[in-house]
Amino acid sequence: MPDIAPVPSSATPLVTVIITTLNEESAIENCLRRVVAVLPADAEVLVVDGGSDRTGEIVQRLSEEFPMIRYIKNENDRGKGHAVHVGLAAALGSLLLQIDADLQFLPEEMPRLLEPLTSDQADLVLGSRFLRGAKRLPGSTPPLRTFGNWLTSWYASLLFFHRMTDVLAGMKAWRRQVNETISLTCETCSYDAELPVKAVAAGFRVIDVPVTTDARRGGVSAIRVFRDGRRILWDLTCFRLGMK
Ligand SMILES: Nc1nc2c(ncn2[C@@H]2O[C@H](COP(=O)(O)OP(=O)(O)O)[C@@H](O)[C@H]2O)c(=O)[nH]1
Ligand SMILES: [Mg+2]
Repeated sequence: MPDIAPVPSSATPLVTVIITTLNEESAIENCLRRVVAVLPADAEVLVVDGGSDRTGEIVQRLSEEFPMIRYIKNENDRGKGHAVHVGLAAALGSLLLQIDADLQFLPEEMPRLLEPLTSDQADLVLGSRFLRGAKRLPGSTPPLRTFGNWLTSWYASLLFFHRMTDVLAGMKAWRRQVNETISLTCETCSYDAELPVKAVAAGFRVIDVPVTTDARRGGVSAIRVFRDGRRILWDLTCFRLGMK
């Protein structure tokens, strides 16, 4: 476990953590216990579930133990982006943090993303798997996915004149003002790139911090590299041209 201090609860604005899930019954309990352990007492955790396995049952049981956890069944789930939109509409926090449920990102590193926001160094912080200092555990970043991430981040950085090393980061944090200012339109996986590039375009301070990434231990990834890679590159072009 990385040796990182929890976020102090005094003087820290209310944080909302959004976790989108699509059949994550094997990871969700461990994920939530680790998320709750590093959060201040006044935080909230929203799980927006589009799957059909036992995730909902597990989250509802945990929400009795930890009242900060709220389960949202996303009945007509249209993708990860759609689930995040639903989470944002319900979120009360002035700081938002998104983390994948599959534990590829470590909940213990969430404070590392919140710190630049609370110290007013940034408005949006991407947890980068590729920045110097990032740790990629075995199996976490297969070559094709690494290339796809590199290409997408390079293209986004070029289009928006701002260096981002991991524009598809599955863990990121931002001020509420960011999502209230920009218009998020993508309901698919392109959402992950949409948020940071539109934040850059709107003049917000977007930075990367290095994080650890691990291999998926259970469940299956919803991402299809060629189909989704092409879609994300096209959507990035649309964002630049103001078409989306
Ligand atoms: N609600 C919802 N969650 C999703 C969907 N697709 C992915 N997720 C969740 O979003 C997170 C990241 O997805 P994942 O498949 O691990 O993407 P990858 O890490 O890029 O392979 C995980 O917690 C998934 O369960 C979706 O269509 N709907
Ligand atoms: Mg994953």
